[in-house]
Formats: sequence, C-alpha cells, structure tokens
Amino acid sequence: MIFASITLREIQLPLKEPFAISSGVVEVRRILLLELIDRSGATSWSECVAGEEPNYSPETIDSAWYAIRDHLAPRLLGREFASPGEVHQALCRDFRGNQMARAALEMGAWGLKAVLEDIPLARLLGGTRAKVDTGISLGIQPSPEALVDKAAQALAEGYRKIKMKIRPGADITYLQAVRDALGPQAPLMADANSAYSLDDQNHIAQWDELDLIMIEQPLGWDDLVRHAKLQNALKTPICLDESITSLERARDMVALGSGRIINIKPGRVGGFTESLAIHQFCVEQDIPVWCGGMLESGIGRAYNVALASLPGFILPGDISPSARYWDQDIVTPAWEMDGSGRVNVPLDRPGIGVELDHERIAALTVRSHIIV
Ligand code: OSB
Ligand code: MG
Repeated sequence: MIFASITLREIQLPLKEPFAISSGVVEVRRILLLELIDRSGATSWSECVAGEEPNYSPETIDSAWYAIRDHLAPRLLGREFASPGEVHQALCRDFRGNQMARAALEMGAWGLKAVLEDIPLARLLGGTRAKVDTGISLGIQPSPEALVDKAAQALAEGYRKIKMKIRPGADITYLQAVRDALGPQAPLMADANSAYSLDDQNHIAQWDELDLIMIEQPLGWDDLVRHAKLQNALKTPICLDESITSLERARDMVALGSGRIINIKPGRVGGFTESLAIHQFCVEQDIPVWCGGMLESGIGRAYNVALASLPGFILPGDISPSARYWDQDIVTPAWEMDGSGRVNVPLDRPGIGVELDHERIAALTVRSHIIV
C-alpha cells in the first residue's frame, strides 16, 4: 500500500442519552474519522477513539488531530508499506504515547489492506468466530432504581454481560439493588474508571459478596503496583482497562498480579498490531480477554467486531448495536444484535464490512483537513 492522501474529519454525533462515568459525562461524541486513500484509489475509513476531555486517558480528539496532522500522517504519505505491521513500526519509531492517534492510522491501514486483498477484516486479523458475544456498558444512573430498570431491560434484550459504571457514593447500594432484582445468575460487573484509591480497600472488599464477574480499573489510570495489592485482598478478579497501554504493561500485570482479566481496546494500545500481541500473550497465559468500547460510531465498531472474532476473546465485549447509542448511525447496515446477545461478524464482505452513509457524514462534519 502507498498512501496517496489522508483526510481528517471531525463529526459530532449526539448520543441518545448522556453517558456518565466516574470522571465525566458525554452527551455529544466528537469523533475524529480518517479516510486513507491508496495510490490505486482503494479507500479505507477508520475512527480515533479519543474523547473530548482527557478524563479517561491523556489523549483528546484535539491532541490526536494535532498528532496525526503534524507528526504521524506525514510519516506515511507517499511511502510504500508491505504490511500494517510496517505501518505500526513507522508510527512507533521515536514517538512516545499518543496511542489513540497512532491506532486510528494503523487500524485504517489494516482496513485498507483488507480492501486491497478483497477479504473481510476479521479474516485478515485471524478471527475465527462468525458471531461475537455482546455486553452492555451502563453509565452511572441517578438512583439504584433507575439502574435496576436499565439492567433488567438489557438482560431482557439478550445482553450477555451487564457492566455498570460506579463511583464513590454510587457503588455498593446500586450494585446490590441490581443483584437483588436480577438474581444470582445475572452476568454483572462494575467499572470504576480509576475513581478509588488503596484507602478504599476494605470498602471494595465488600463487593466480593456481589459475585461480580470482575471489577474494572478501580484504581489509578496508569497504576499496576496498587492494583496488585488490591487484587491480593479480593476474591473478585480485577480487569484492567486504562492501565494496559501496551504488551509490556500486560506482561507487567501478570508479573505483578495486578489483575486477572484484560479488556483490549485497540485504540488504547496503539492499534491492531499491539492488540494481536496482547491477545496472543493472554492466550498463552490463560488470561481471559474481551473487547472494550469507547462509544464508537459504526466505523470504529466494525474494527472492534473484527478483533473480537479472535479466539482469545472469550468474554462478551462492549460492542452494543448502533441503536444503543445513536438515533441513526453513519454506516449501513447499522450494527444489530440478535435476541441472544450476539452480533454477526460480516464475513461475506471485504474490508470493514459496512458501507458509509456519506451524506450523513457530510452533514455531521464540523471540520476537515486533507494531507497529500
Ligand atoms: O471505561 O470502558 C470504559 C466509554 C468511554 C470511556 C471509557 C469507557 C467507556 C465504556 C463504553 O464503557 C463502552 C461502549 O462503548 O459501549
Ligand atoms: Mg473501562
């Protein structure tokens, strides 16, 4: 592949309802889309998962826009790459951090490769599943009753895992209410997005009684040492999200005992090359893996669905259908989930497997920049 042009676009896509995590709320997703055009004319679109505020990781849509426009895209333009792995290397050389910015380009290169080879992206990655198990991520609700309603509805819709966002003051009473209402078999978990410290160890240890599948990222966003101490004192497995930014961090998690499960978000780790390496490592180490989400549009979702079709993704991913987030997605067909909580991997179509709604994308675009 030879990159002839790279276009950055920002779209603003309103969520159906605000999504609250411990560190902030989002109502309208500001999404950076990339369009990569090969010298042959073949085209691939990808999505940067960075949010508007640096409340999940240090990156934002604006830092990613700048990193891609001024530093990363110029490394790719006009050059020939034999594989997305070479693109990954070119983006990593003497370049610290900015995983989400790198991932948008690197994943776009995988999408382009799939188009050039005329095969589904999931096949190119080594996916083995035709359907992926799906979970829902519920934002923090105003009351335990409101959370119970949402969780009961999700279970009725077929979701295979129900993740509930928590924060100090909205944790055990909320989770207990859902456990009591949905029963001992309900597949429940909690995600704190780094809202606690080791001072809360005794409080968190009480959650063991809730029989959660896992507790996601209770402590610092880049911490491993304190998570190891906490995991040692807990029966419930800790799943790391924010702290796993590379294969090295995944190795450190295992070496230190900081957690027992990993949520892989390709955007958080710099793309698919790193995601595949982490997946391989986790399979070897018997670490269960699942695919996280970042409120992606239908474009980013396509990449997540493809990744989640790999064999090590044995837990349901945060890969809800389009209608959970948007009145209208920017792809056709929209992503759908069947009544038993599964999303089809589009194995009958080359590339990312969905068409773009170009008119809608144009209508939602607030800025664009083309680099040739
Ligand atoms: O921690 O997994 C997270 C959304 C924004 C920022 C962080 C997280 C999330 C989610 C959304 O949980 C999952 C989804 O896309 O459905
Ligand atoms: Mg998380």
